[in-house]
Amino acid sequence: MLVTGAAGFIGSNFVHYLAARTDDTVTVLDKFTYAGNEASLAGLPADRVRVVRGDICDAALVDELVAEADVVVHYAAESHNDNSLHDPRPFLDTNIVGSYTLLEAVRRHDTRFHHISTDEVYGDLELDDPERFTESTPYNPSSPYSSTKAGSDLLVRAWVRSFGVRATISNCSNNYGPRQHVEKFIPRQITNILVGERPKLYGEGLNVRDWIHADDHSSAVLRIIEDGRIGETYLIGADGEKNNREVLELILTAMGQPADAYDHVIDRPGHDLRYAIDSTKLREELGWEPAYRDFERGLAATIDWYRANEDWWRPQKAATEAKYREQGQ
Ligand code: NAD
Ligand code: TDX
Repeated sequence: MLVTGAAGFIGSNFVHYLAARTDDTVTVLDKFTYAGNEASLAGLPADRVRVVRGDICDAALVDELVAEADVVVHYAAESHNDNSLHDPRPFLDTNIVGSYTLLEAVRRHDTRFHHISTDEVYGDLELDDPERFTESTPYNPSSPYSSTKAGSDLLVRAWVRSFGVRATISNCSNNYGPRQHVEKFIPRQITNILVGERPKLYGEGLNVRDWIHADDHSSAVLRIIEDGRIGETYLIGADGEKNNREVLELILTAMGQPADAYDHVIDRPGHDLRYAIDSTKLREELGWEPAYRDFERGLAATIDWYRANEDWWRPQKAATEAKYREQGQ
């Protein structure tokens, strides 16, 4: 299996999940941008996991690695909305051109391809909308990040239809768990508390995200690779809707702080209001169920992980906060 972007948050959790449950041999292809971390791949079996440092836009390297693989799972991306609002160009390069480069290689070698995407391609929902996103919701992305992810999804669909590429797509909701970069909401607030900074909530914090543990994302991706129908899209979600203020108050309380010990900061421009996933298709067709059903327990385990792994996040923390400070966030 060739796994792109596996030095990042979700890809590294996927490779750890896979290594613990299968005999598969994995090649990781990762550029080790600011978001890639060698420490996230520590402890994997050296005889079954090889790490290649390289860019998914490098067509010669991608061709060589795809030629050796039975399956390609494509996680690599520029993934942070706030960064995309300040410097969109790397999002176009990696998310669009990088995905195109992989698609051309799997087309040449007739290799099974699974594309990892996000619920953000569907835009956002009103807080009181009874509907949730399904596989037939029209695309309506809001940010440079989500529009480049939407673009990459559409490339996959076109390569399936025009060239017969054997691909599936999954669009997952917000992940949490170990090894997530401190720029993202949950790790930013946990590590702020650990370093004695006050957590930062954008606007009023009424925006809703649909949280899923990274291991549940991994189990769903594995099911789709095993039995998903070629050309199909599957939405992945675990019925975990919560607004940002509720999540922040849970973090503060779990860490022994007053629930209101945070600052409101400038809101994100174009901030999506609510994401919510209907994962009926995945559950009924492939029999998938999430294992983490209690958000507070999963969150407590995630807090414990950041407490125990300061060496992992500490080197990124000061620079990340300096960047946020410049933006008034
Ligand atoms: P991340 O930013 O933690 O990791 C991205 C990884 O990709 C990093 O290791 C980085 O070095 C690598 N990378 C970036 N550009 C590259 C390039 N040009 N060539 C090779 N490697 C490159 O991201 P994440 O949160 O783990 O997200 C992984 C995937 O899951 C993305 O495709 C994202 O869109 C998708 N996704 C994320 C979430 C979420 O909640 N984080 C939810 C749904 C879908
Ligand atoms: O300090 C913060 N304060 C705050 O209130 C940060 C960093 C975020 N927020 C809010 C913004 C969002 O409403 O928290 C929510 C979550 O923010 P992020 O962690 O930046 O995630 P989001 O923008 O929802 O996107 C994430 O989920 C979908 C991932 O980063 C994407 O890669 C994925 O596609």
